[in-house]
Amino acid sequence: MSRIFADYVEKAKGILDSNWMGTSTKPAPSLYPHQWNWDSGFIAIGRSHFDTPRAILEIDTLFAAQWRNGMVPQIVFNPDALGHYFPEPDFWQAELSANAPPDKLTSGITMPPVHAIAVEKIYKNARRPRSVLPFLERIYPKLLALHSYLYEERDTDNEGLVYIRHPWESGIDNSPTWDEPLRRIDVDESTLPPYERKDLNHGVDPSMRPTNEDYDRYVYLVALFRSCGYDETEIREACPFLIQDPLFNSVLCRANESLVNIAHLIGASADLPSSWVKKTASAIREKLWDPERTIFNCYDLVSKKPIHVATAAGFIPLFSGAASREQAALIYKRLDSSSFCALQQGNCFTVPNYDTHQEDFDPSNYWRGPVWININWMLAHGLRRYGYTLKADSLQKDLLQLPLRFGFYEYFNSFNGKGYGSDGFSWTAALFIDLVNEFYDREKASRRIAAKARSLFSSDLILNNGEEMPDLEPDELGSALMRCIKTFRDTFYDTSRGRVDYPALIKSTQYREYRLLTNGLRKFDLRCLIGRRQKLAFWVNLYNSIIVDGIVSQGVQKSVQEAPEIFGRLKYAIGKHHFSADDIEHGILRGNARPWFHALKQFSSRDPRKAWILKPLDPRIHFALVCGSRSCAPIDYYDSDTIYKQLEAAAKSFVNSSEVIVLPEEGKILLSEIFRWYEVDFGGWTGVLDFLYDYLANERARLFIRAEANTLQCEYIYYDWNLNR
Ligand code: 2M8
Repeated sequence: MSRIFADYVEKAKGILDSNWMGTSTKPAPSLYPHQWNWDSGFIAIGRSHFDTPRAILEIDTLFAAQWRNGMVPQIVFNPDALGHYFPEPDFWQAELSANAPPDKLTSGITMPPVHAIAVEKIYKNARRPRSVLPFLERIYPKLLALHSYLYEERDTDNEGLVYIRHPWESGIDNSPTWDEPLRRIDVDESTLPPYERKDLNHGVDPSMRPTNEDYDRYVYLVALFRSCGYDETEIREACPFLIQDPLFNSVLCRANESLVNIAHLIGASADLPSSWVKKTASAIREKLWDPERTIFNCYDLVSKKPIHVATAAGFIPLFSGAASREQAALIYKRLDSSSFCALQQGNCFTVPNYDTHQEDFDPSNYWRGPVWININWMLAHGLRRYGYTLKADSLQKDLLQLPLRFGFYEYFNSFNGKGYGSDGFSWTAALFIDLVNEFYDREKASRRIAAKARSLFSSDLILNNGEEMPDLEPDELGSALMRCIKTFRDTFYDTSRGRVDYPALIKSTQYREYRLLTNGLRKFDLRCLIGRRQKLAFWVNLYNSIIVDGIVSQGVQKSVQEAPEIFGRLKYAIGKHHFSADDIEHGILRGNARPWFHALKQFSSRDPRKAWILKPLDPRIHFALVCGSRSCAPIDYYDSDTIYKQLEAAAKSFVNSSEVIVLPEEGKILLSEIFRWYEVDFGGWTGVLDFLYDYLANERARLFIRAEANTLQCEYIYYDWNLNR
């Protein structure tokens, strides 16, 4: 694990430990001082990577407060922390119900049932999974009782869809989806029990929290439940807020899958949870799908109508696998649009909780626009489940970057990433830990594949060894090859997004022509290249196209890391010598420097290829050489007449992209790893700062770099190795 991730994982663990209350974890240091239902599920997922006993205790503590009818309460109150939150036990009066546990203080509603998912993760991530089996045996009946409660009490028409009866049950409290049903509630202030909000006493900006009108309705509903003695039948008849929510039902459906797996692990029958999976998945697919708006809706059981409000909750059926392939494809289009921050949009973080094009979208108000880590964690898993790997990776990248750059906040501004709500927020920390671990697990797997691939190839692989030779004089070859690479750029490169259309390129006549011309390189005399500009353009273009050629010939699907031989072992024969991408980059263009991953210089002292070294080194080449990955600069064609101007533009655009982030208020800069790997090429650390100073467009950022050069902290941004396809 890289040092920066290791440090932040330690920080995240520290947050969980400081929010630990002895037998469970509070969501935030002061704003939420008790145990919350789904927060504990997410927290246990994070803890499962480093502290199995506490992860188990988290869940055990929550289920120790399970109601007799199976309901797991939204809040289990910490008797030692009362007085700072509203509503607390005195207001809920859960004791009015015979179902409430006599020895625990709880609220009288529930939340999305993520717990079975967490329990399965605890088992999977434990160092000795077998030692977790007794916990699985103990918790399984309780999980089953929770799901049975939901199906029996919240799905009386036996549709496979359960309803929520309070916005707090959704977990996305003031989502715009609830505006319409809540508006129906006519609050009579003279009969509403008196109450005092406490959530605004913790330094949180009131404009980022629910309104007083919202709170009146939240309180109205609690008072109603109280007056019904928490009897589900009575509530069902009187409650103006009964909603079948795709988020809640998808979490339930996904948790049923975990129940099936847990049942198998402990040798119990999985029939019941299996039947729930099928039933709920098909009900979501059929009843909640909106073919016109291509998103899943909530269904309002009181007005008997769907609610047409597009929030991220409408995408969560991807997480449970409830969406059909066709629905997933349509959802994907919607999700990856500017409404919800498209890939490469560059000015936003994925996925805001509400459609950014709506008039009442608010990037800083709680569940009405900001990015939430738990929602995106579910979406990233959902996208991966349906094969939308690129988008899933980009979500995960944002999810890692947000806490890293802005702190472990509760929610984040969807455009500038600023953190809001409570700092030191537990599920942000917990899911960060989970994401980092998943990321490294995937990387480990791909490294294993790479090592295997390496062992399969023990010597150079010459790419341009075809028999057919181009019908050209050797001195015409260079310019013909450059012209051909230019047609790649014009036809298959999207230079603004830095993307290559590999499938179209593979099938094209231009690619066949290119392969033919590269065969000609075997007879090419490098002395035909005249002057520095021509040499620079030749090598930069050749580097970029050998990578493209390598990606195509090795059938790389997702990342160049699948085929590390692309950089060192795949070569073009040019005249008498062989050149790999590494030879071009570190040998020729970097003046025979040491690659960042190697102890020795690229060319040994007697290597004849040293004759072609290009000096002096121009550090701007690092923004022109494209290693086939998303964190590289966008691919382009470099013309010998204009190459200096182009290198200037490439450096400027890279320094002003999301690969360089200057945060004067935090005394920090976040830089692409390129600046770490090639620091020496910029003239050391002060050279890097000078370089940034020269190219940054933002005046404040430049002044900060100049003024704080000696004290500013630098961190390096996670390098996205996903293919630039
Ligand atoms: C928020 O909800 C509570 C009520 O449950 C509140 O606003 O006081 C929501 O973000 C919810 O999803 C979360 O579980 C809870 C604690 O983090 O805070």
